Amino acid sequence: MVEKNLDFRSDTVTKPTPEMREAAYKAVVGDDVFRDDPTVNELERLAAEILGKEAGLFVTSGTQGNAVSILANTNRGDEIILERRSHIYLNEVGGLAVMGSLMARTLEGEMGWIKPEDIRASVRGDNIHHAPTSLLCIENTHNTFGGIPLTVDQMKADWDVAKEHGLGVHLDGARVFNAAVALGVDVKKITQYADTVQICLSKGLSAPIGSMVAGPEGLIEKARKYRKMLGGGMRQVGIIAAPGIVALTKMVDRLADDHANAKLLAEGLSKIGIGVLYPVKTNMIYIDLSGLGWTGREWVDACAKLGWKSRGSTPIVRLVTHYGIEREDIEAFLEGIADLVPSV
Ligand code: TLP
Repeated sequence: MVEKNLDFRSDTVTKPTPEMREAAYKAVVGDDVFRDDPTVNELERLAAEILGKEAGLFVTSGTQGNAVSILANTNRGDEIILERRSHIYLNEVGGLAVMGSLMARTLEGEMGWIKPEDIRASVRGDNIHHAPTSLLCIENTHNTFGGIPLTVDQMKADWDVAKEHGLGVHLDGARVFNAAVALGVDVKKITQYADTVQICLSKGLSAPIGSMVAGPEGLIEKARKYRKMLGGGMRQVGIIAAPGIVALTKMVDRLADDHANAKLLAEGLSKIGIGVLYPVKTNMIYIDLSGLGWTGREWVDACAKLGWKSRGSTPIVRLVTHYGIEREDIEAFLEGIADLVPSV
């Protein structure tokens, strides 16, 4: 029996499954700073294998995973290339500047994809005046462009141009399993075009906490040291790693249900005059309330009347589907909201 979680705000709100709770309870643990926690060691091995990399690292959050990856891939004073609306640039508290003394070169993507020619034109060469460009960051799925998955070809095109110029590539793959499921490919097909990758266990995969970083041994060892520096060296942490193993082995395929529910929601909302901004390919939909003349607050209140939580920005609101929301919940929501919207 799935515990209901009628909450559109994010897939970060997902709660652990009964199997995760049991795995946490039974986890064999040790001191992970000494590398003595067998459950963490297994999770790191498993993540590396699934993502097609040499080594894995368990980190506290997506933000920490991106931070340690970026630090491992760069030197102080480098410039790094990011999409203008990427999570790393917009929503990670300026960590790249504070912790890495890095310059951000932001480029406008096409639905989240930075075009290879724009990367080529932005790489700074060997000029005494310039901060050297050392890293390209890619986000897949791209959060602020409707959760759109970048295709394997798009990933390859960016990787090729990065490698032409000797850049490292870091993938913020907070939701890369959503991308793999939506594209119908093994996740390795996507992650092969990144040196380091960060994936979140605690979003659609429903683990209570944590992210994984994976990449070559050398970079992961550097990232491990940066994790310690940032206070992320944890002790008997198998307790929280065990649900991560369940997340990676049991929770990936069901993301297809979240995608189907998002599509159903988008179609239903369009029918009652609520504009949907991007093609819905994964578990996110962005709606525009201006057609209804509603503010975000009015939307939140209407959702609350139906027993749902939602964000309330005006006029664009992001809705996210996830574990804890079933098809019948979306159907009931659509029926209820149809009665509450002003007729247009
Ligand atoms: N995104 C959260 C909020 O921070 C906005 C959300 O609700 O979507 N990369 C991407 C692409 C993300 O969307 C997020 C979280 C992160 C990294 C950071 O992960 P956490 O929250 O674990 O630090």
